[in-house]
Amino acid sequence: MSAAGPDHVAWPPEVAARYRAAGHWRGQTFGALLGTLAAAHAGRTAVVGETAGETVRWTFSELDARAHRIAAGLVESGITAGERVVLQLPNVPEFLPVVFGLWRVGAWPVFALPAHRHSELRHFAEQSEATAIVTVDTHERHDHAATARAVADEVASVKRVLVVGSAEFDELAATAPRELPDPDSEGVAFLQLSGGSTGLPKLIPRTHDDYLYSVRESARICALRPDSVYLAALPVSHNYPLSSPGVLGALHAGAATVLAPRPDADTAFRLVESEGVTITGVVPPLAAAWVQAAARTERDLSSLEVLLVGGAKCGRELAERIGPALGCRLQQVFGMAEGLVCYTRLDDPEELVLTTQGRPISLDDEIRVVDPDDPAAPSDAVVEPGAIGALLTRGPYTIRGYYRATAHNAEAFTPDGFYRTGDLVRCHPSGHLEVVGRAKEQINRGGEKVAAEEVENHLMAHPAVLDAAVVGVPDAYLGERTCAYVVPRAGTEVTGAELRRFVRERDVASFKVPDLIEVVARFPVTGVGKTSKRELRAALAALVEKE
Ligand code: J2J
Repeated sequence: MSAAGPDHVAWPPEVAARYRAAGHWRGQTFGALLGTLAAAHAGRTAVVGETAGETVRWTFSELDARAHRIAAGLVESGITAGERVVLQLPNVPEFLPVVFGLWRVGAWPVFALPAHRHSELRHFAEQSEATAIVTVDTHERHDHAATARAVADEVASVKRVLVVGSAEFDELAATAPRELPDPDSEGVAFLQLSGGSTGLPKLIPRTHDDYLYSVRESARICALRPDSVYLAALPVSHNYPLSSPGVLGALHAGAATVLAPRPDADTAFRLVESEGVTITGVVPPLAAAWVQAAARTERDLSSLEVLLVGGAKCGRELAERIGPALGCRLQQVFGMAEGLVCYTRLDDPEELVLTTQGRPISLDDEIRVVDPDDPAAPSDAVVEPGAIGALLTRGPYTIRGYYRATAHNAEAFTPDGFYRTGDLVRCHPSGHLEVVGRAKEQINRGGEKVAAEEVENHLMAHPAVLDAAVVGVPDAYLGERTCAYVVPRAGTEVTGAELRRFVRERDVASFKVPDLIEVVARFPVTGVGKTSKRELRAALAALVEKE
C-alpha cells in the first residue's frame, strides 16, 4: 500500500524525494493553484465557452468562486474525498468549475470522452467503483443523461447522476462556499484513460504534483503568457487538450481558454477571429482539414501564432504545409495519458520541427530505446544510438502502474519501473524522438485510439463469429483505419455490414466500429501457428489499395 492509496503504484520513496528536491513536485494541489491564479489574475478572462447557444465568459475570480460553490455543493450532496466520479462533459464552460470543484473536494474525476457510449461508461464506473456520474443532457443528438442513468441502474456503486444544466445542478452550483481541507498533493487527483491495446481501456492515476509539473512545463515550452488565448478544439477531457499545454496550461499562465463546441474549421476559424486565438492543438487529420479550409476562408487568422499537432504522426508533407497555410508556427507534440510528453521547441531548427515529434519536457524523463523483436519475451536490450526501437520511459510525471491492474502492470512496465509505450521510435542526437511506428496492438485512427482486442471481443460476441482479428490499415486521411478479419463458425453465414451494425448496437464509441470487415475462411498464421497480424495488415492494405 502506498501513501496514495492501495490501488495506486506510487514512485519509490527515494525517487519521489529526488523529484521534490529538484523542484518538480511542489506540494501544490490544483484547487490551491486556482486560488493563487484567481488572486493574481482576478479580472482577466479565464474561460470563454458556449452553453445553451449563448457565449459565456468567466474571469479567474468567477471561475474560482464557481469551483468553490460546486465543491461545497458536492460535499453537501454526499461526495467525499477519494471517491471516483465519472465525468462525461463535452467542451462546455462548466467543465472547468466542475473539475476544480471535484479537485477541491479531493474526489477523483474519471475523464470519459463525449464519444464514449454505454459500454465504455459502464466499464469506467465498474472499474473505478464510481459513486456518481456527471454529464450533460443531450449533446450531438446523443442522450448522455439517459446513458448515465442506465449505467447507474446497472452499477451498484453509482448513487447519483448529475446533469450539468439541470435545475438540480444549478442548485448545487449555488451552494454557499465552505472551507475544505486541501487534499494530499502526492495523492491521486484523477483517473485518465489509456488508449489501450488489450481488452477495455485501463485507468491512469495521476497525482496533483506530477500532473501540475507537466502542465507548468508545457505552458513554458509553448510560451504561454497572460495575453495568450488557447483554443480547445479537441474534446477537453482528453489528456492532450487538457494538459499539453491545454486548458490547464493556459490557466497556469493566466491566459484565456476558448472552448470550441466542435473542432471543424468553420467553428474554429470563427473563434480564432472573434477571440484572437494565439495557440491551439489538433490531430493530423484536423490539421489537414484546416489547411485546406484556410485556402478559401474569409476569416482573419492572423492572431494565430502556434499550431500544435500530435496524437498521431504528422508526416513531413503535412508539416510543411501548416506554416504557409495558417500563417503560424508548427509545434509537434508526442504525448500519452500515461505521462511522457515531447514537444518540438519553438526555437528548434526547421528540419527538426518538420521531421521529429519533439523531445521530452523534462531532463529527468528517462528514455530507453530497446530491441522490439519479441514483445512476448522482451530482452529490453538497448539498441545502437539512432536505430529504431521500442520506447520505454520513466520520469517525474509518468505513472508506475495503471489503477487496479496488477497483472497487466507486470507486462506494461519493466521491473525497474519503465513504462512500455508500445511506440517504435528513433532518437536523434539532439534527443528529439521520431515516431516511426507501433509495436502495440492498437489502431491510431487519426488520434483516436482503438484497442484491437476490445473490438475483437465485440465481434466475437456475435453467435456466427468463430474468431476475429482487428488491424489498422494505412489511410490517406486518418493515417489508419480499423479493419477486421472475421472467421465464421462452420455452417453459418454473416456479412461485414451485419457485423458493423452488430458492433454499433453494442453501444460503443462509433470510432471503434470497424471501417472494413472481411469475412474469410481462415487467418494467415506465423511459423508457430499464431495469427499473423503482420500478414493480415499487408493483405488488407493491398485490398484497400485496389478499391
Ligand atoms: C505519433 N504518435 C503519437 C505523435 C501521440 C499530447 C499529445 C498526444 C497525446 C495522446 C497526449 C503522437 N506521433 N505526435 O496524451 O498529452 C500516439 C502514441 C502514444 C499514444 C498516446 C498528449 N502523439 N501518439 O495522443 O494517451 O502511440 O495521448 O503512445 O491518447 O498516441 O495516446 P493518448
